[in-house]
Amino acid sequence: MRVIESSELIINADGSIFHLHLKPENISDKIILVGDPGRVETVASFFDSREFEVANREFKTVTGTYKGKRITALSTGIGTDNIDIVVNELDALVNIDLKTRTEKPEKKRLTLVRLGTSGALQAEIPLGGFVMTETSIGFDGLLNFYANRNEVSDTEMEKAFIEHTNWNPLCAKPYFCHSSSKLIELFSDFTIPGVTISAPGFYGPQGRVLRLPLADPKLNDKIVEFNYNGRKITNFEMESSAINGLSKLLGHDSVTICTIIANRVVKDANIDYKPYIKSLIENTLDRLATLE
Ligand code: R1P
Repeated sequence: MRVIESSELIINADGSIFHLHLKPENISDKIILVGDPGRVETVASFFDSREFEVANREFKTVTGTYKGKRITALSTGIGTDNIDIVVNELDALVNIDLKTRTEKPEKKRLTLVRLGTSGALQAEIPLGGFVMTETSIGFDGLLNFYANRNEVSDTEMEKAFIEHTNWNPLCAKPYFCHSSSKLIELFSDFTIPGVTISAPGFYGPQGRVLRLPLADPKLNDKIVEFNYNGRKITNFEMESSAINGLSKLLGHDSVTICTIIANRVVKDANIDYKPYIKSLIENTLDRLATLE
């Protein structure tokens, strides 16, 4: 049995895991991930009761109950680099014995639901709409560092996209990971189905020009036009690809649902999006509470 060294799996003096400051008993197997630490409080404001909370850097966690079901709300901060930390540490909390530093023989399956904000890439998607990522496209390259990446990426869709966009070889090869079909079904009644790009930046990587010109000024037009068996790319955000990719590799269920706060095609934005986020949170908690 492989013992994972202290430099590879760092445990704090109080027994909690390095970045998240969590111990195994602090989390539910149903976890809502949000980008903004402030949004953890918004999720927790719907809880019937709270049993635990902790914060370190951008990672804030509250565990409590909603309609009697134990749920954890956790903030990731921005970007897939943080998702690498969050998903690996959450998995370690349930699937590695932190005392013996060995993998547990019986694996636990977590439910990870990211609730975020996003920019739409099709004109008909309304501001305030809830787009559910059925497939995420990672422009960030994170999954390319892991073995078996091709087993969890839809390589046919990947090939079609690379050809369609004449993909810039200086950028990381994009990966295409589907969300959990069980979770897609659970949230389908109040969401718009989507194909979501996770970009490794907010400006250039999403085609925004302030002062710096883009390597490929036509990339966003090609993204908007891409049509794969009738499916179009719906939105940009910055985390869903790594959540889906790492969840698939580690054996967890994941999905991302985002409130649309800007439409990049019609060039419109709604900065007063908080009521929509609240409604997204409540709808999600209601469906999550029906899961065993
Ligand atoms: C960028 O402003 C941030 O907002 C979106 C992006 O994914 C990125 O994290 O999501 P959150 O509102 O969840 O942070």
